[in-house]
Amino acid sequence: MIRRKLIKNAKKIDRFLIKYLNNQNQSLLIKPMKYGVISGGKKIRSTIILDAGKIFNLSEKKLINICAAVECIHSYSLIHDDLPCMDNDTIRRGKPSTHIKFGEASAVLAGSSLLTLAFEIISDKKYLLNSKMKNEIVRSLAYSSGHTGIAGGQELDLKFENKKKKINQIIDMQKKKTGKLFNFCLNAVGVIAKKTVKEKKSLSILGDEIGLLFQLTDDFLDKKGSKKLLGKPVKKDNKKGKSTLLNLMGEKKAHLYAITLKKKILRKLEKHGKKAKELINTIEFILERQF
Ligand code: GRG
Repeated sequence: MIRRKLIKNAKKIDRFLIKYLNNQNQSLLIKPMKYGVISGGKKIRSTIILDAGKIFNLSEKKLINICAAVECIHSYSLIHDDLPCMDNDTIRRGKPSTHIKFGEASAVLAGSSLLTLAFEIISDKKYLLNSKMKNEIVRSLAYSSGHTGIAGGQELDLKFENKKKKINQIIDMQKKKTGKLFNFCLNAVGVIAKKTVKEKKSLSILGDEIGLLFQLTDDFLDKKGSKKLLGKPVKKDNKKGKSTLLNLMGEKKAHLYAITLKKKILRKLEKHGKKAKELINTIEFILERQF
């Protein structure tokens, strides 16, 4: 069921991005950009946005640009993450990483172009949100992506290699590196649903927690998952001396931590009743996933 939903949503976002890019002036970077963002990846962040939209009865038309923008930022981070100066990985989503296929310079430029494309897609005048909402969403995405979010988290991730770090330092790093984009997904839905400042803050925190849960499973999959199913190399974290909750706590405690975190997330969704059914299913998948 969840697999079908993920495939359906991924196709929707891919179609949007293909159309959007085809309508732009063509450039040499379109090919590596499409390679990095289209036909690959679970597009789980988009699914979270669409699921959360159901809680507040939001139409997909209001959410699709946000989904596409998030996938641009996410794919950009993966393209840069694979570079030799970062995690130096040659396989991503079951195919050669973007820099292997197109060269390092083109991968850096295609990644950077996906970053700016995200903001273009949100601020597009054809996108039917009002300017105040777009402004708030742009600001939230910038905050989640830069040094206060993904980029800052990645810097910590690299600096923490082969160092002994405390649990709270690792949680802070992972909430930035992975959590902040999920934080943005939920926050943006709150903006479009015209929620209060307090409600948007709660949604953001929920996003941080979902992101942390996602990263915890990612760490488990690195240790025990299948390279074939994941489409990327496994068993890298130990080799690189990565600071993860799994490495620090050990399997048993980390698993317990993940289950407790999942329960906390689900408890928060209970108040929405049946409308949260899709999001709850996706959260269950996040912990059980094999890919
Ligand atoms: C994006 C502003 C910005 C900077 C780049 C390189 C970098 C800084 C950040 C890397 C962040 C990173 C790789 C975090 C890991 C997040 C994660 C668990 C990725 C895997 O996500 P999936 O499983 O991947 O959703 P698919 O392939 O399914 O899309």
